[in-house]
Amino acid sequence: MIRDQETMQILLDSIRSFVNEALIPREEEVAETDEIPEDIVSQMRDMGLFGLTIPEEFGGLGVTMEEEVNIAFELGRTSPAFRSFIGTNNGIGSIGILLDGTEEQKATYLPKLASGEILSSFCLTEPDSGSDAASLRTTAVRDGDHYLINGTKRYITNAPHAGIFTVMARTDPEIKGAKGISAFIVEATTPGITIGKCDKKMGQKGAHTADVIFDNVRVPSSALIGENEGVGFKTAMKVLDKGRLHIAAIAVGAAERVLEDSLRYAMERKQFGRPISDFQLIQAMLADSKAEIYAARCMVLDAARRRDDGLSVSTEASCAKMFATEMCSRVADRGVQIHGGAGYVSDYAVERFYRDVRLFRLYEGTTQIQQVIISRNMIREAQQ
Ligand code: COS
Repeated sequence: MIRDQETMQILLDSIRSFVNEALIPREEEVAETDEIPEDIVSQMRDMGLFGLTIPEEFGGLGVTMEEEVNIAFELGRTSPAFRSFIGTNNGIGSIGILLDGTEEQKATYLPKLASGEILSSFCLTEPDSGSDAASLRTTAVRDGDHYLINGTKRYITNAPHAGIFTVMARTDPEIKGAKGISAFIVEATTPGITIGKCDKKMGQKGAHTADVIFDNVRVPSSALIGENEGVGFKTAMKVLDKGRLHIAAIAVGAAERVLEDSLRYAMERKQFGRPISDFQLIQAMLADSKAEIYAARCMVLDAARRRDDGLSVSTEASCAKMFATEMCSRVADRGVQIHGGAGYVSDYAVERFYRDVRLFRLYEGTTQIQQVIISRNMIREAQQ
């Protein structure tokens, strides 16, 4: 639901200008230095981009899901590393606190996340627990009015920059599956936390992931999200339902950017005495990409509106994530094809996007996990 179309349009216009004028010209620099420049981070803070989704009472903009995906369509048009830097505060790093945290936890952490004073990271994945998230082994053992956390989390986005981690850990080792898991807010300065070396990724330079190792990390019982044991897995799943819609929207934006670049190239590049956009085989690739982007955009908007209406969107978020991210890879592949040899060298952004967007089909649940969720929900509904 868009609350005020006019205000929203002003925000979208300012984000579009920021992307076009401040971010796109710095993409190469980010790819080369593997860092988001500090002046860009500070502009993002000034624009309120760290707190887009955090309610106004905690200092954020409190955007609805429909507003959020519209913003993500714009932010998706540049290197995903920029979005990644603000992404955890707006998504997987804050939503657990927002949805299931106590009033005190919200009041303590959300204002700092909204302002960008601190970053947050979501610690679910482990070396031996990826798609099978409920098999995680990190433990949080009660010790008086504290918990002792031990375990290793893997591929944690923004870990080297995080001020807090939301950590899924097993509080009841007797229960092997989801019900033994609880969620905690762990401050990064707590003794016993080590951040591993940054992962050397295929793409998305400037977005940092690393291991987070917890060695007898002692946190007060007030760090337990919602002060409620055994519901941490459900918190994580709810967080991902929302996160997946956001990633789907980012994938739409990235595909639009690749198509814009490909169309421009096709109209400029001449072969056989004519721009290659005159050739029907090139036109077919442009048209297929256009139609698929349009379909994904419609799916994302529909799922976002349903969520704003208070409906469960587990199925729709997975459908949108699966379709939009697979679509984005196809569009990027066609983009390289349209650019020909030029698409394989780094003079053109399409080469970088081709690698960057590959991650969309993996994180926040692989395409195959989305298929599992969609089909399971279908079977469950049919059985009822
Ligand atoms: N919202 C709320 N609750 C949910 C939920 C959702 N979207 N999905 C599952 N749950 C609940 C279930 O209802 C169940 O609770 P009850 O036993 O009380 O009914 C509990 O959580 C366990 O669910 P389920 O039995 O479906 O768990 P599984 O172990 O079978 O795993 C999948 C489910 C595969 C969907 C899950 O492990 C998953 O999403 N894996 C991918 C993880 C991922 O995306 N990782 C990316 C890294 S994070 S960036």
